[in-house]
Amino acid sequence: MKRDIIESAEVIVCSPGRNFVTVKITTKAGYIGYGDATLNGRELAVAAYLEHYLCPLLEGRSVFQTEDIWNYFYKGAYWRKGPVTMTAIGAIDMALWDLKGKILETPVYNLLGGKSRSKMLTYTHANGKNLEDTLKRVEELKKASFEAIRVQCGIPGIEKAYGIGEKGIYEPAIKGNKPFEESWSTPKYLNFIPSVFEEVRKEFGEDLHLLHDSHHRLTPTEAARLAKDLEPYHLFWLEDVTPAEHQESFAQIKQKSVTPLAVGEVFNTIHDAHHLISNQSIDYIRMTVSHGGGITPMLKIAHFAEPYHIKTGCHGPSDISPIALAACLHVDTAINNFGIQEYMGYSETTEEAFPHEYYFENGHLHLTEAPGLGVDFNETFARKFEYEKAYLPINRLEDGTMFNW
Ligand code: CS2
Ligand code: MG
Repeated sequence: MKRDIIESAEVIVCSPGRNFVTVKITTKAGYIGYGDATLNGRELAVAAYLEHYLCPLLEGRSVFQTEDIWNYFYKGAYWRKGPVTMTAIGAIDMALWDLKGKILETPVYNLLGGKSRSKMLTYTHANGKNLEDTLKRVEELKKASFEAIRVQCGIPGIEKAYGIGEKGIYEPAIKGNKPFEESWSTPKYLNFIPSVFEEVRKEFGEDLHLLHDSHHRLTPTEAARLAKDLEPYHLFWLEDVTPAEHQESFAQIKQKSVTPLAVGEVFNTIHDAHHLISNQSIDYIRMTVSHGGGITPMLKIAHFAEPYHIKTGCHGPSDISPIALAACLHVDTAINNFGIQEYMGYSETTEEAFPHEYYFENGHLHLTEAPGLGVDFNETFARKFEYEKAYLPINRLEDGTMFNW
């Protein structure tokens, strides 16, 4: 029996710790590969795309044909791009690479160029309600060996600002039938944030890598002001300063400041980023394997960015499953222009649902020699937790105007 021929592809939607959509591909010889199809707050749209359109076309195909299968789904749909389509294609692509590794008895990174490094620099989040809280959290994370920390802080005068969670793990999607409403004031934010970084540097010195996420809220001019104001604190990067629909905006910001810029967590294809990359208007491309259409295109994007001095910084929130995080780590391991990997961590329930080989130690994520992606799926356990609808928040200005979240 040929080891690589697909027998079935299935979609599992459940909520072990939070909502996740998992693709399971089984070959006729009994090998099983997993992919992550989670798109936070829009999970069922991706599940339906997979169930109705992609999974039924896989039977009889060889798992080794990742390039042809990817193009069959991307070009073959006629309707290209978009987060739902690309997350669905990405999950299948991930599962196929997992299967290739398992059949060939080698970690996926060996099929992508081999080991370029032995460990990945990792950042996580310090989200304090106020300055004191933020400093405390940075201290804790430093003690937990993190060398790179994303610093967010509640803003005086803004009741519920972006990125501030209760006790460590920040979960943006909130269960219920209506999105939670946050509020925003750009002047209050711009006046306050530089003082946070001033305090963090005062307290912890120059050694820590510091990052910050503006979550798509500034105009290019406001972004340039923030980037300049933060220059004395030598950020590792300033993320998503302005909504990325206009790739040209980043060139304006870049001309005015030397604070490194990162963008891309909401991008789905190279077409979202090709000007940003070829014009060198960013420093880090933040696309992630699941929402960027899988390992196949992520590898091409990383290789395209390399000669332009642009490094990767894959999105790694708790709303992509450990399968997608592992897929990022395999790409991170193999490419030359790796920058940093985001890692928010997971709840105990999520950890139990997805037993994995990767591990965090001394500020870095590590992979082992395990074949495939090195993540299992404890399906019986995971299925005990039923999907519950959850929305990402929406955001309004203080006068009620709908704004970017
Ligand atoms: C964030 C995410 O990790 C990040 O940088 O921007 O928390 C993002 O808001 C969520 O992944 C949305 O689902
Ligand atoms: Mg972000």
